[in-house]
Amino acid sequence: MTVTEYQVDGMTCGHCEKSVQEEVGSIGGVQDVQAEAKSGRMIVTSEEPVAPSEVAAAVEDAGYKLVSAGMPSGATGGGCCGGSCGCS
Ligand SMILES: [Cu+2]
Repeated sequence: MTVTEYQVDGMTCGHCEKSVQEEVGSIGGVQDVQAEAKSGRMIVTSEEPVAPSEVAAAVEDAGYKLVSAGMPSGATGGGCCGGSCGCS
């Protein structure tokens, strides 16, 4: 199982989160998507690593923009919060 953290630009409310979660969640092999409008973070859980280009396309389909990709979240311990407080 792979957990990857992304940064998405343009989400402003719960509806945005839901749109992103639905689009990215429809990618084959993706098991769970957690999107947070406030921080712009998106956590994708999948069976196999998903190509960043596929994630970017899904985010764009939803009407938003993928800013950064491919940060493993918690895979090797990492920081306390996945980097959002600057710990990593
Ligand atoms: Cu919204």
